[in-house]
Amino acid sequence: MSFFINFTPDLVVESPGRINLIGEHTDYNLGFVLPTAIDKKITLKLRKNNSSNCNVYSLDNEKSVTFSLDKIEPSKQSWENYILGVLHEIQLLTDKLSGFDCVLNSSLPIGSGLSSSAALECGLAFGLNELFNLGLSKTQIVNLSRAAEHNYVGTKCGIMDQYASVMSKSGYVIKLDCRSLASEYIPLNLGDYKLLLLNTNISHSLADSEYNTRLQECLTGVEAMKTLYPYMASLRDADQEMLTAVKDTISTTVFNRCNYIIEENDRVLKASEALTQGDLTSFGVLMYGSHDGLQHKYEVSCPELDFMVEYSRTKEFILGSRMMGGGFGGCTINLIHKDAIEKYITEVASAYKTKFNIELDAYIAMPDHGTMLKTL
Ligand code: GAF
Repeated sequence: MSFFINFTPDLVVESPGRINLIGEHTDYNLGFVLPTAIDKKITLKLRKNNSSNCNVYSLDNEKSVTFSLDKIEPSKQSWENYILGVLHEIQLLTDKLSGFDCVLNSSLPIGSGLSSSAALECGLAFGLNELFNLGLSKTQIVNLSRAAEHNYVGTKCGIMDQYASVMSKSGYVIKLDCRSLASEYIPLNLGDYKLLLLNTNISHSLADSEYNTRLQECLTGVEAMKTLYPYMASLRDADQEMLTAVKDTISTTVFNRCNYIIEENDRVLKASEALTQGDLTSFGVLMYGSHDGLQHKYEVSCPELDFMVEYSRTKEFILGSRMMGGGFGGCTINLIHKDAIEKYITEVASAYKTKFNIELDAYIAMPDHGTMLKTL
Protein backbone atom coordinates (compact mmCIF):
# COMPACT_ATOMS: atom_id res chain seq x y z
CA MET A 1 0.00 0.00 0.00
CA SER A 2 1.61 3.23 -1.08
CA PHE A 3 -1.30 5.68 -1.10
CA PHE A 4 0.43 7.71 1.62
CA ILE A 5 3.35 8.70 -0.61
CA ASN A 6 2.83 12.29 -1.87
CA PHE A 7 -0.50 12.24 -0.05
CA THR A 8 -2.74 15.24 -0.79
CA PRO A 9 -5.50 15.37 1.81
CA ASP A 10 -8.95 16.91 1.44
CA LEU A 11 -8.67 18.00 5.06
CA VAL A 12 -6.43 17.78 8.11
CA VAL A 13 -7.60 17.36 11.70
CA GLU A 14 -5.59 17.94 14.85
CA SER A 15 -6.87 16.03 17.85
CA PRO A 16 -5.30 16.63 21.27
CA GLY A 17 -4.45 14.48 24.27
CA ARG A 18 -5.57 15.67 27.67
CA ILE A 19 -4.36 16.25 31.18
CA ASN A 20 -6.56 16.02 34.24
CA LEU A 21 -5.71 18.33 37.12
CA ILE A 22 -7.75 16.34 39.62
CA GLY A 23 -10.72 13.93 39.71
CA GLU A 24 -9.46 10.50 38.75
CA HIS A 25 -11.83 7.55 38.15
CA THR A 26 -14.72 9.80 39.14
CA ASP A 27 -16.09 10.12 35.59
CA TYR A 28 -17.66 6.66 35.30
CA ASN A 29 -19.08 7.19 38.79
CA LEU A 30 -20.84 10.26 37.33
CA GLY A 31 -18.86 12.67 39.48
CA PHE A 32 -16.59 15.60 38.71
CA VAL A 33 -13.33 15.98 36.76
CA LEU A 34 -11.03 18.90 35.88
CA PRO A 35 -9.35 18.15 32.54
CA THR A 36 -8.17 20.13 29.53
CA ALA A 37 -6.71 19.31 26.13
CA ILE A 38 -2.99 19.93 25.67
CA ASP A 39 -0.70 20.95 22.86
CA LYS A 40 0.32 17.35 22.09
CA LYS A 41 -1.84 15.98 19.32
CA ILE A 42 -2.58 13.35 16.75
CA THR A 43 -2.76 14.71 13.20
CA LEU A 44 -5.08 12.96 10.75
CA LYS A 45 -4.86 13.71 7.04
CA LEU A 46 -8.00 12.52 5.28
CA ARG A 47 -9.34 12.28 1.74
CA LYS A 48 -12.23 10.53 0.04
CA ASN A 49 -11.23 7.64 -2.24
CA ASN A 50 -14.57 6.90 -3.97
CA SER A 51 -14.57 3.26 -2.92
CA SER A 52 -15.97 1.34 0.03
CA ASN A 53 -12.51 0.77 1.50
CA CYS A 54 -10.79 2.66 4.30
CA ASN A 55 -7.00 2.77 4.09
CA VAL A 56 -5.19 3.95 7.19
CA TYR A 57 -1.45 4.45 7.50
CA SER A 58 0.32 5.34 10.72
CA LEU A 59 3.57 7.20 10.13
CA ASP A 60 4.67 6.57 13.72
CA ASN A 61 4.63 2.78 13.75
CA GLU A 62 4.71 2.43 9.95
CA LYS A 63 1.65 0.21 10.02
CA SER A 64 -1.05 0.28 7.40
CA VAL A 65 -4.41 -1.36 7.36
CA THR A 66 -7.40 -1.59 5.00
CA PHE A 67 -10.98 -2.17 6.09
CA SER A 68 -14.05 -2.69 3.94
CA LEU A 69 -17.00 -0.62 5.12
CA ASP A 70 -19.18 -3.60 4.19
CA LYS A 71 -17.61 -5.67 6.95
CA ILE A 72 -16.68 -3.72 10.04
CA GLU A 73 -15.96 -6.04 12.96
CA PRO A 74 -13.50 -6.10 15.90
CA SER A 75 -9.89 -6.94 15.09
CA LYS A 76 -7.30 -8.93 17.05
CA GLN A 77 -4.89 -5.99 16.58
CA SER A 78 -5.80 -3.68 19.42
CA TRP A 79 -4.84 -0.35 17.73
CA GLU A 80 -7.12 -1.13 14.78
CA ASN A 81 -10.10 -1.33 17.13
CA TYR A 82 -9.91 2.39 17.89
CA ILE A 83 -10.56 3.01 14.19
CA LEU A 84 -12.96 0.13 13.59
CA GLY A 85 -14.96 1.08 16.67
CA VAL A 86 -15.45 4.63 15.41
CA LEU A 87 -16.50 3.40 11.94
CA HIS A 88 -18.96 0.98 13.54
CA GLU A 89 -20.51 3.65 15.77
CA ILE A 90 -20.82 6.08 12.85
CA GLN A 91 -22.51 3.39 10.75
CA LEU A 92 -25.09 2.99 13.52
CA LEU A 93 -25.95 6.70 13.16
CA THR A 94 -25.81 7.30 9.42
CA ASP A 95 -25.32 5.57 6.06
CA LYS A 96 -23.44 8.54 4.57
CA LEU A 97 -19.96 7.14 5.31
CA SER A 98 -17.92 5.97 2.33
CA GLY A 99 -14.32 5.02 1.56
CA PHE A 100 -11.40 7.19 2.63
CA ASP A 101 -7.63 7.29 2.98
CA CYS A 102 -6.08 8.47 6.22
CA VAL A 103 -2.51 9.20 7.25
CA LEU A 104 -1.83 9.51 10.96
CA ASN A 105 1.01 10.88 12.95
CA SER A 106 1.32 11.89 16.55
CA SER A 107 3.23 14.02 19.02
CA LEU A 108 1.38 12.25 21.84
CA PRO A 109 3.27 9.55 23.67
CA ILE A 110 1.17 6.35 23.54
CA GLY A 111 0.17 4.70 26.83
CA SER A 112 1.38 7.60 28.95
CA GLY A 113 -1.96 8.53 30.48
CA LEU A 114 -2.44 11.48 28.09
CA SER A 115 -5.28 9.72 26.33
CA SER A 116 -3.91 9.11 22.88
CA SER A 117 -6.79 6.66 22.37
CA ALA A 118 -9.51 9.30 22.81
CA ALA A 119 -7.50 11.69 20.61
CA LEU A 120 -7.49 9.11 17.81
CA GLU A 121 -11.16 8.20 18.18
CA CYS A 122 -12.36 11.79 18.39
CA GLY A 123 -10.04 13.01 15.63
CA LEU A 124 -11.26 10.32 13.25
CA ALA A 125 -14.94 10.88 14.09
CA PHE A 126 -14.50 14.66 13.76
CA GLY A 127 -12.63 14.35 10.44
CA LEU A 128 -15.13 11.92 8.89
CA ASN A 129 -17.98 14.15 10.02
CA GLU A 130 -16.43 17.01 8.04
CA LEU A 131 -15.31 14.92 5.07
CA PHE A 132 -18.71 13.31 4.45
CA ASN A 133 -20.92 16.03 5.88
CA LEU A 134 -22.43 13.61 8.36
CA GLY A 135 -24.14 16.33 10.37
CA LEU A 136 -22.99 15.02 13.76
CA SER A 137 -22.85 17.42 16.71
CA LYS A 138 -19.77 17.67 18.94
CA THR A 139 -21.68 15.87 21.68
CA GLN A 140 -22.45 13.00 19.30
CA ILE A 141 -18.76 12.83 18.38
CA VAL A 142 -17.84 12.60 22.08
CA ASN A 143 -20.45 9.92 22.76
CA LEU A 144 -19.74 7.76 19.73
CA SER A 145 -16.00 7.87 20.42
CA ARG A 146 -16.62 6.68 23.95
CA ALA A 147 -18.95 3.95 22.65
CA ALA A 148 -16.15 2.82 20.30
CA GLU A 149 -13.87 2.41 23.31
CA HIS A 150 -16.54 0.42 25.16
CA ASN A 151 -17.66 -1.81 22.33
CA TYR A 152 -14.51 -2.39 20.26
CA VAL A 153 -11.57 -1.70 22.58
CA GLY A 154 -13.27 -3.18 25.65
CA THR A 155 -12.52 -0.45 28.21
CA LYS A 156 -15.69 0.70 29.94
CA CYS A 157 -14.29 4.20 30.28
CA GLY A 158 -16.02 7.35 31.50
CA ILE A 159 -16.65 10.43 29.39
CA MET A 160 -13.72 12.58 30.51
CA ASP A 161 -11.10 11.88 27.85
CA GLN A 162 -13.35 12.20 24.82
CA TYR A 163 -15.06 15.27 26.27
CA ALA A 164 -11.74 17.02 26.96
CA SER A 165 -10.33 16.09 23.57
CA VAL A 166 -13.30 17.64 21.72
CA MET A 167 -14.64 20.40 23.98
CA SER A 168 -11.56 22.09 25.48
CA LYS A 169 -10.83 25.79 25.06
CA SER A 170 -7.31 27.17 24.98
CA GLY A 171 -6.23 28.52 28.39
CA TYR A 172 -9.06 26.92 30.37
CA VAL A 173 -9.70 23.75 32.33
CA ILE A 174 -13.16 22.20 32.26
CA LYS A 175 -14.96 21.53 35.50
CA LEU A 176 -17.17 18.79 34.12
CA ASP A 177 -20.14 17.26 35.85
CA CYS A 178 -20.06 13.79 34.32
CA ARG A 179 -23.71 13.15 35.16
CA SER A 180 -25.36 16.19 33.55
CA LEU A 181 -22.40 17.07 31.28
CA ALA A 182 -22.73 20.64 32.57
CA SER A 183 -19.34 22.24 32.06
CA GLU A 184 -17.73 25.29 33.57
CA TYR A 185 -14.63 26.67 31.88
CA ILE A 186 -12.18 27.90 34.53
CA PRO A 187 -9.23 30.05 33.39
CA LEU A 188 -5.99 28.27 34.17
CA ASN A 189 -4.10 31.09 35.86
CA LEU A 190 -1.07 29.54 37.49
CA GLY A 191 1.07 32.66 37.88
CA ASP A 192 4.69 31.60 38.29
CA TYR A 193 3.75 27.93 38.35
CA LYS A 194 3.56 25.41 35.51
CA LEU A 195 2.16 21.93 35.04
CA LEU A 196 5.04 19.54 34.54
CA LEU A 197 4.32 16.03 33.30
CA LEU A 198 6.83 13.37 34.24
CA ASN A 199 6.40 10.24 32.16
CA THR A 200 7.47 7.06 33.99
CA ASN A 201 7.68 5.36 30.59
CA ILE A 202 5.83 2.48 32.16
CA SER A 203 3.20 1.82 29.56
CA HIS A 204 -0.25 1.07 30.84
CA SER A 205 -2.99 -0.78 29.05
CA LEU A 206 -6.41 0.04 30.41
CA ALA A 207 -8.11 -2.94 28.79
CA ASP A 208 -5.60 -5.36 30.31
CA SER A 209 -5.45 -3.48 33.59
CA GLU A 210 -7.89 -3.47 36.41
CA TYR A 211 -9.92 -0.58 35.06
CA ASN A 212 -13.09 -2.59 34.46
CA THR A 213 -12.66 -4.31 37.84
CA ARG A 214 -12.67 -0.91 39.56
CA LEU A 215 -15.91 -0.06 37.79
CA GLN A 216 -17.46 -3.32 39.03
CA GLU A 217 -16.26 -2.70 42.59
CA CYS A 218 -17.87 0.75 42.55
CA LEU A 219 -21.11 -0.72 41.22
CA THR A 220 -21.05 -3.31 44.02
CA GLY A 221 -20.82 -0.47 46.52
CA VAL A 222 -23.75 1.30 44.87
CA GLU A 223 -25.86 -1.89 44.98
CA ALA A 224 -25.15 -2.28 48.71
CA MET A 225 -26.10 1.33 49.46
CA LYS A 226 -29.24 1.06 47.34
CA THR A 227 -30.68 -1.39 49.90
CA LEU A 228 -30.82 1.52 52.36
CA TYR A 229 -31.02 4.43 49.91
CA PRO A 230 -33.07 3.22 46.93
CA TYR A 231 -32.88 6.56 45.09
CA MET A 232 -29.11 6.17 44.66
CA ALA A 233 -28.04 5.82 41.03
CA SER A 234 -24.25 6.13 41.26
CA LEU A 235 -21.46 6.85 43.75
CA ARG A 236 -22.02 10.48 42.89
CA ASP A 237 -25.09 10.32 45.14
CA ALA A 238 -23.22 8.81 48.11
CA ASP A 239 -21.59 10.37 51.15
CA GLN A 240 -19.38 8.92 53.88
CA GLU A 241 -22.31 8.40 56.23
CA MET A 242 -24.19 6.32 53.66
CA LEU A 243 -21.09 4.28 52.96
CA THR A 244 -20.44 3.68 56.65
CA ALA A 245 -24.03 2.47 57.05
CA VAL A 246 -23.31 -0.50 54.74
CA LYS A 247 -19.72 -1.09 55.83
CA ASP A 248 -20.49 -4.48 57.39
CA THR A 249 -22.14 -5.77 54.22
CA ILE A 250 -19.30 -5.06 51.78
CA SER A 251 -15.65 -6.11 51.52
CA THR A 252 -12.89 -3.82 52.74
CA THR A 253 -11.78 -3.47 49.13
CA VAL A 254 -15.19 -2.23 47.97
CA PHE A 255 -15.38 0.07 50.99
CA ASN A 256 -12.00 1.59 50.15
CA ARG A 257 -12.87 2.08 46.47
CA CYS A 258 -16.12 3.88 47.33
CA ASN A 259 -14.47 5.86 50.10
CA TYR A 260 -11.86 7.13 47.64
CA ILE A 261 -14.47 8.16 45.03
CA ILE A 262 -16.54 10.08 47.58
CA GLU A 263 -13.41 11.89 48.81
CA GLU A 264 -12.13 12.57 45.29
CA ASN A 265 -15.39 14.17 44.18
CA ASP A 266 -15.16 16.44 47.18
CA ARG A 267 -11.54 17.27 46.32
CA VAL A 268 -12.47 18.26 42.75
CA LEU A 269 -15.06 20.73 44.03
CA LYS A 270 -12.58 22.19 46.53
CA ALA A 271 -9.81 22.28 43.95
CA SER A 272 -12.03 24.12 41.43
CA GLU A 273 -12.82 26.69 44.09
CA ALA A 274 -9.11 27.01 45.01
CA LEU A 275 -8.17 27.50 41.35
CA THR A 276 -10.83 30.17 40.90
CA GLN A 277 -9.52 31.95 44.03
CA GLY A 278 -5.91 31.64 42.84
CA ASP A 279 -5.10 29.56 45.95
CA LEU A 280 -2.48 27.28 44.41
CA THR A 281 -1.16 26.10 47.78
CA SER A 282 -4.53 24.54 48.68
CA PHE A 283 -4.81 23.20 45.16
CA GLY A 284 -1.46 21.42 45.57
CA VAL A 285 -2.46 19.86 48.91
CA LEU A 286 -5.56 18.43 47.21
CA MET A 287 -3.39 16.97 44.44
CA TYR A 288 -1.31 15.10 47.02
CA GLY A 289 -4.53 13.92 48.70
CA SER A 290 -5.74 12.60 45.36
CA HIS A 291 -2.53 10.63 44.86
CA ASP A 292 -2.68 9.15 48.36
CA GLY A 293 -6.22 7.91 47.71
CA LEU A 294 -5.30 6.49 44.30
CA GLN A 295 -2.28 4.74 45.80
CA HIS A 296 -3.75 3.31 48.99
CA LYS A 297 -7.53 3.11 48.57
CA TYR A 298 -8.18 2.83 44.84
CA GLU A 299 -4.88 0.97 44.28
CA VAL A 300 -4.27 2.04 40.69
CA SER A 301 -0.78 3.48 41.15
CA CYS A 302 2.55 1.67 40.74
CA PRO A 303 5.99 1.92 42.39
CA GLU A 304 7.36 4.19 39.65
CA LEU A 305 4.51 6.72 39.99
CA ASP A 306 4.70 6.58 43.80
CA PHE A 307 8.44 7.20 43.67
CA MET A 308 7.96 10.26 41.50
CA VAL A 309 5.29 11.73 43.82
CA GLU A 310 7.31 10.92 46.97
CA TYR A 311 10.35 12.58 45.46
CA SER A 312 8.45 15.81 44.98
CA ARG A 313 7.13 16.03 48.53
CA THR A 314 10.20 17.61 50.09
CA LYS A 315 10.60 20.26 47.38
CA GLU A 316 9.22 23.60 48.46
CA PHE A 317 8.96 24.71 44.82
CA ILE A 318 6.46 21.91 44.07
CA LEU A 319 2.98 22.61 45.44
CA GLY A 320 1.35 19.35 44.40
CA SER A 321 1.94 16.12 42.52
CA ARG A 322 -0.17 13.10 41.62
CA MET A 323 -0.48 10.24 39.18
CA MET A 324 -2.75 11.10 36.30
CA GLY A 325 -5.19 9.06 34.20
CA GLY A 326 -6.16 5.42 34.54
CA GLY A 327 -3.00 4.49 36.43
CA PHE A 328 -0.54 1.57 36.51
CA GLY A 329 1.98 3.73 34.64
CA GLY A 330 1.99 6.86 32.54
CA CYS A 331 2.63 10.34 33.90
CA THR A 332 2.57 12.28 37.11
CA ILE A 333 1.33 15.86 36.97
CA ASN A 334 3.27 18.36 39.06
CA LEU A 335 2.48 21.93 40.01
CA ILE A 336 5.97 23.42 40.03
CA HIS A 337 7.55 26.89 40.15
CA LYS A 338 8.79 27.85 36.69
CA ASP A 339 12.31 28.74 37.88
CA ALA A 340 12.89 25.29 39.35
CA ILE A 341 11.75 23.17 36.41
CA GLU A 342 14.99 22.58 34.56
CA LYS A 343 17.05 21.69 37.61
CA TYR A 344 14.32 19.51 39.04
CA ILE A 345 13.93 17.47 35.85
CA THR A 346 17.65 16.71 35.84
CA GLU A 347 17.58 15.74 39.52
CA VAL A 348 14.47 13.55 39.47
CA ALA A 349 15.48 11.91 36.18
CA SER A 350 18.79 10.89 37.69
CA ALA A 351 17.17 9.55 40.88
CA TYR A 352 14.57 7.66 38.80
CA LYS A 353 17.25 6.15 36.60
CA THR A 354 19.24 5.03 39.64
CA LYS A 355 16.21 3.44 41.26
CA PHE A 356 14.50 1.78 38.25
CA ASN A 357 17.06 1.97 35.45
CA ILE A 358 14.46 3.72 33.27
CA GLU A 359 14.76 7.09 31.53
CA LEU A 360 11.94 9.48 32.28
CA ASP A 361 10.50 12.01 29.87
CA ALA A 362 9.32 15.45 30.90
CA TYR A 363 6.90 17.85 29.21
CA ILE A 364 5.37 21.16 30.21
CA ALA A 365 1.63 20.80 29.60
CA MET A 366 0.09 23.75 27.78
CA PRO A 367 -3.72 23.81 27.93
CA ASP A 368 -5.05 23.98 24.40
CA HIS A 369 -8.21 23.88 22.31
CA GLY A 370 -10.07 20.69 21.42
CA THR A 371 -10.19 18.77 18.12
CA MET A 372 -10.10 21.12 15.14
CA LEU A 373 -9.62 21.34 11.40
CA LYS A 374 -6.21 22.63 10.43
CA THR A 375 -6.11 25.18 7.64
CA LEU A 376 -4.47 23.64 4.57
C1 GAF B 1 -8.94 6.71 31.66
C2 GAF B 1 -10.41 6.67 31.21
F1 GAF B 1 -10.50 6.60 29.85
C3 GAF B 1 -11.17 7.90 31.73
O1 GAF B 1 -12.53 7.77 31.40
C4 GAF B 1 -10.98 8.06 33.23
O2 GAF B 1 -11.77 7.14 33.94
C5 GAF B 1 -9.51 7.97 33.62
O3 GAF B 1 -8.90 6.79 33.08
C6 GAF B 1 -9.32 7.93 35.11
O4 GAF B 1 -9.75 9.12 35.67
O5 GAF B 1 -8.25 7.77 31.09
